[in-house]
Amino acid sequence: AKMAAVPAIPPGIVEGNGAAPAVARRFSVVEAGTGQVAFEGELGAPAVWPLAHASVQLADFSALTRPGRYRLRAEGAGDSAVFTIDAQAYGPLSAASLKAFYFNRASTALLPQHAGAYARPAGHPDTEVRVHASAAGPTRPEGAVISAAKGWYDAGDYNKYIVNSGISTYTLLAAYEHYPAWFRQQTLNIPESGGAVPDVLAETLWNLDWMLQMQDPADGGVYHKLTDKSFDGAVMPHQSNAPRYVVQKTTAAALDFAAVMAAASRVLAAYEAARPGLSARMQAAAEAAWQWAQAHPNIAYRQPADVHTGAYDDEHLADEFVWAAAELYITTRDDRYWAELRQALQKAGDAAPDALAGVPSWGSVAPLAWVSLAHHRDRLTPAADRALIERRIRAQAEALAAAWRGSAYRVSLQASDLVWGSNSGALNQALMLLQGYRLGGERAQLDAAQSLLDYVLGRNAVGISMVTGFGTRSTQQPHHRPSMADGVAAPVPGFLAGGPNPGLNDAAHCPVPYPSDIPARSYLDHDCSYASNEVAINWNAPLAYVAAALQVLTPA
Ligand code: 9MR
Repeated sequence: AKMAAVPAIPPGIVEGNGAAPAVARRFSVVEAGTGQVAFEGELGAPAVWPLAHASVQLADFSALTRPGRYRLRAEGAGDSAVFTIDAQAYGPLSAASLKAFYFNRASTALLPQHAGAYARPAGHPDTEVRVHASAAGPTRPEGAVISAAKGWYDAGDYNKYIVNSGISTYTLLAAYEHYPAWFRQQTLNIPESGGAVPDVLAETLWNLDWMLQMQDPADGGVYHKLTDKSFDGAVMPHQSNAPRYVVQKTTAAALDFAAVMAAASRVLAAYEAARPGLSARMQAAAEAAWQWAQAHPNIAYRQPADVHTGAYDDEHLADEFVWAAAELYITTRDDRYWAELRQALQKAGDAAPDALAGVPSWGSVAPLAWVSLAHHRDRLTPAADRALIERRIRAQAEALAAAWRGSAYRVSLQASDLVWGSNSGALNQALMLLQGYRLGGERAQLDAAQSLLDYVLGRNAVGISMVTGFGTRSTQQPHHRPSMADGVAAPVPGFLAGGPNPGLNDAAHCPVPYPSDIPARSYLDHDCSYASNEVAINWNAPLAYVAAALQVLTPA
């Protein structure tokens, strides 16, 4: 069944209500204004969607392509909320999902002409950051002061973490690499708009400029994070004045940094005039970080006793080697890095010929290597195994499309995917489906990707769009300090909430209970809920990728 011809928020699924529901047989789509029937169809047979413990029927109205505002009407289920069919439906979402990064900028005031009601004074200059004991070295002892301004706040908190910046920044760079024409015409109304660099890259540069300062020039090592010692309360950025620290150099930070700088170096080479020397500087930074990781291949993050903010700790580092080697290989065309990639795959236990590319997350970045290699497959040196690259991407996309097809709800998500940040898992699955579609043109893979975007936009078990500012019913109380403290009723727009998480990790901190512990319903729209309702840059980045990709790739 295809619901993909509808680039909107189609509540294309009608839920049954338990034990012995009267089976509805038909549905219609009616015009929102006039109530006139625009489309009629047969509902699919009821089937169980285990993630929601619910029986559902599919309503497929892919054949309805006439632009307009509609409701879906099904026997026994009443009318849905209004949704839109429009060939440009994802344009505003693409822009807002990127503007969210601007709203999360550190070290700058947001001016009314860019931020409207969300204007705010500058916070966290980060020009005087202390070296924490865990990061002390001969040239920068404990307490030494460095400057590491700019960057994006990670999430609802005000700290800046290299590991999570890695995947987030890369995902925006990849979006630009894959769909440059879309982004060249897009304007985000940020301070750099109208300049020489497309807005998506100008926004990404805000974080790249910070990341560059997180490298110790003395040895190429990269600090894991720049942070307060403890999380702030719900205050605005300028009210948060706790001392800031750079903490421990780690192998993951060095390799994620190397991967991002290698990718950024090749993307920004085309904008040499705007930032002379930057592309070369980024490549050198990437190579220095790679060298540091060669010399320190196994330094996992260990949270110091006096630091209590996010850890992004990960014991498995082979996937970070795979990713960094791949990006350095693509950018430098040096076959040595292809050999390093092969070696890292062996180490990761990921060298089987039929292995899948995987689905990326902050702690599992090898899939990003396949994304980049597949995109650049025509420009690699003869050393590369092009068949392997294509096979991995295709096999991953086929597996996800099969899960989509086999799901009563037409989403590829499995129970094991419903963890902290599950909405980002959904969109990273979509991102991998889209890589398959770009390689092989299989329509089912595009449809399955769109289904996942539909899912976060409201075709889900709680009937809420989990992107702030989008949808009839959307997330109102994200765990996001500016949204909590700015005195504006509506949350800052364009942010993706973490999503259902039956782990309920924050339940003890919340004054109200989760509405349900059924996996796909374990979502609490309250600002206490950092485990289901926080925002984060690594969750918005695949939203930005997928919204742009579907706008570009979905046939009108
Ligand atoms: O996204 C992270 C998730 O995968 C982890 O399970 C969780 C607990 O360690 O941390 C999440 O990351 C948070 C980070 O540590 C601090 N800033 C907010 C992030 C999103 O909740």
